[in-house]
Amino acid sequence: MKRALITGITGQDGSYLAEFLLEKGYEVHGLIRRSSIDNTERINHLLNGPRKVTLHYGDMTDAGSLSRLLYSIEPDEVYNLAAQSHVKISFDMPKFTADVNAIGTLTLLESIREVNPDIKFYQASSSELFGKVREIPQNENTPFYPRSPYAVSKLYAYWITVNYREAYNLFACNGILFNHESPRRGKNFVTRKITTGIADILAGKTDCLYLGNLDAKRDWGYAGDYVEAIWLILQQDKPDDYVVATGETHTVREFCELAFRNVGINLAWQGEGLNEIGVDKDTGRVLVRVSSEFFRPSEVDLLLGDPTKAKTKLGWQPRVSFEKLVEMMVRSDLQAAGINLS
Ligand code: NDP
Ligand code: GDR
Repeated sequence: MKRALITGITGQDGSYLAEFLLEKGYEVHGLIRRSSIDNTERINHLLNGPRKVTLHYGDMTDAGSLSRLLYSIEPDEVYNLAAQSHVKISFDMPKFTADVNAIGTLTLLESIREVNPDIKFYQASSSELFGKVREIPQNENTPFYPRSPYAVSKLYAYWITVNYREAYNLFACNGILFNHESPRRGKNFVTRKITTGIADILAGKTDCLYLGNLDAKRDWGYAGDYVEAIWLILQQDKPDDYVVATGETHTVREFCELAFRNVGINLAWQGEGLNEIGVDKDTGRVLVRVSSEFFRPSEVDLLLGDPTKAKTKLGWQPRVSFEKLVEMMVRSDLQAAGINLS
């Protein structure tokens, strides 16, 4: 039985990856931070029963906790998903973001090198590395141009992973994943903010949704599909780096329109810039407003991935379409709010 250690197991991807690895017959261990409130909501269903994950306290900023876990668990594979993963918040907490995402990754790689250099290592790299568009679509050879403290921290993590592969012959790989979403997405990322916002509007808890840049374009896939690519990356004969994406891009505005259409509302856009509003075509009710609060000091305008290498070398491909993803997220949030549309 293979043993895996997942950092960031309480996050969106960690929860899907833990499920996936348990299905594959792995013994799954996860690093969890101490928190004053319950932080296991996404993995509670994996904590009991015959196939369960084992949790261990630690932190990416606590070197001793990382090496102790490697000694005691003796994992075959380490998936480093832990991060301060919110781009906008990274402008408010740049040093913490770097401590966790950049130095945390270095610390973990150093521990692997010391404890057992045969451990396979996956680094959760990001399409945010591409930042300011140099090339469309973006592939493994597209130059990086990070546009936030988050992206810069992930740039360090990307290169230190490559460096430890080249310098110490570690089986260390980067998955450069484009945005991927799900009903388990954090509620302050734009897709889930929209789908929970719609549920709140329909439940009468709020009048309208406040958003930032509606014109940003993202290549959005389904997190459940992407964890398969993460696993496949560590099952290859040689360590390498892969772009994981759908090859399709949409604006935030399009995501919003489609999400409202799923609850029978057709949006019409009026006005410009900060005065733009999204109104219900039938009733004229204002459902979306733009707020300067949600803009970033520097933005990533357009992401579109080219997943050819992942498709040909890993044999991976996304299964859930953009339309299905939006529908799945809207439906899940309506259900959680007890709203039945039919
Ligand atoms: P989430 O924000 O949902 O999860 C992040 C995880 O990291 C949580 O488990 C969190 O713990 C943990 N974490 C944060 N700080 C620390 C720390 N100091 N020590 C230990 N654990 C910590 O992110 P996702 O699941 O969406 O993403 C997973 C990884 O993939 C991240 O590294 C992200 O940057 C990267 N990525 C994500 C993409 C996406 O579209 N989702 C795309 C490309 C890359 P807690 O629950 O306690 O907060
Ligand atoms: P992103 O995701 O920054 O791409 O990072 P997010 O959903 O936060 O933003 C996507 C785009 O939507 C615009 N936007 C808003 N964003 C948020 N959060 N809230 C809003 O109200 C809003 N209005 C418009 C943003 O400006 C942006 O252009 C995610 C994270 O998961 C990272 O960890 C990961 O590395 C990348 O995806 C790939």
